[in-house]
Amino acid sequence: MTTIERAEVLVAGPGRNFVTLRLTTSDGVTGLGDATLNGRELAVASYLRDHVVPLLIGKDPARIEDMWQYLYRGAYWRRGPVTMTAIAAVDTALWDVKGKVAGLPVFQLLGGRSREGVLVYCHASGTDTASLVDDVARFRDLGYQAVRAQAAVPEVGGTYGVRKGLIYEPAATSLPDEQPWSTEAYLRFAPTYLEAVRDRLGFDFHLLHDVHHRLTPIEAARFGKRVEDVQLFWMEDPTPAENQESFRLIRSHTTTPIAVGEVLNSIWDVQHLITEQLIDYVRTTVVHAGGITHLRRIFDLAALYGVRTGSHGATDLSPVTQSAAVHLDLVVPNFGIQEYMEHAPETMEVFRSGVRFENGMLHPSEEPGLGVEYDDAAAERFPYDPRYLPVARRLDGSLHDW
Ligand code: GCO
Ligand code: MG
Repeated sequence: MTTIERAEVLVAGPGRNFVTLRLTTSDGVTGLGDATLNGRELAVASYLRDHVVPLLIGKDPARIEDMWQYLYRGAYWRRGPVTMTAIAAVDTALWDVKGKVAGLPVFQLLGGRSREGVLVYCHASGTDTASLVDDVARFRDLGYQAVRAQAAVPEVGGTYGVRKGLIYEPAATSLPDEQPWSTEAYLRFAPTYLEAVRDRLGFDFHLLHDVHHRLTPIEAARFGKRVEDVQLFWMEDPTPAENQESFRLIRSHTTTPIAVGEVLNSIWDVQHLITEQLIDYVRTTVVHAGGITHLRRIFDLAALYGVRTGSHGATDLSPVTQSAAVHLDLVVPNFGIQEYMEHAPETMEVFRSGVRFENGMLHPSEEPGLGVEYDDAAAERFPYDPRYLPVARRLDGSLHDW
């Protein structure tokens, strides 16, 4: 019987920090899984090295579902970002192996294409309304059919989602940067720049906006109602999702579509959001929600309730997650959209990926498995260096959700 012979936990910082699991079978086939949890990378690396790798050696790599159940049920302590990211890495690597053994790209194993390509949205931002509008126009010229728009709130300086330079890099400091926040200033300003984008550039593309957990439910309801004429594709994370009931309140006031889930890790975290039809798009990802196996289960539940997919795809998710996401997105009937940010050139030196962008869509490679290779020699040049996301403080000094 073929077995898992080797399991390596690879930690590197090519442009930003990534944790990667590489499995090698007794037949010499390798598979990659992303295990990156931004700002808590080493917790997952230890969970894998110390507690999961010893369980993998000698096991049958073909039994993906059984391995998932074993790592989930067998741990006793369930769910949570660290656990689910570690399970995701194993699951993704096993799908990669299965594809290579079968000689088929993973999307073929998942049921084959339902569409020709995967619609993506990119991140436009500006330090003010004028520079934001220019940035949205620039992305339209590059062929994007869907653009997320964020601008710095004048009274508080920068805010979530505003790029410095060409690549958006919020985890930039060795201790968390503290950024000021004013809900009042945001609520006054944000609707005006979204309106300016539509006034200047029209309605023939999808416009998205990420609130990034900053509002209370009733503030979010007011925001959603205020921007209805802008016809957002979605407003994302309008309020923190710990209390799933919050979304009922928002929904009872506005028809602006809601997207939630990038920080949620299991089907149980999104169960009420989906079955009560409190959201329109579920943003759970391969890497943070238990891998391809578990994400497929979430997406199938969502399909029953008219909820579409819109997976997280920022640059702190490695090209392995990006590829796995594209394979799954290509197949699921209730696909909505996929987030896409170009990784830094250093990242792409380490992860050689066959995913390509064309006319606002991503396409997987036709290579067997996921079509991503890890370059160890390149990774050596980029050691891990601790980096943290910022935190937000209100103008009175108290902590706010970032
Ligand atoms: C998004 C996200 C990211 C996160 C980041 C945190 O919608 O892309 O909100 O920008 O903040 O991935 O690690
Ligand atoms: Mg987001």
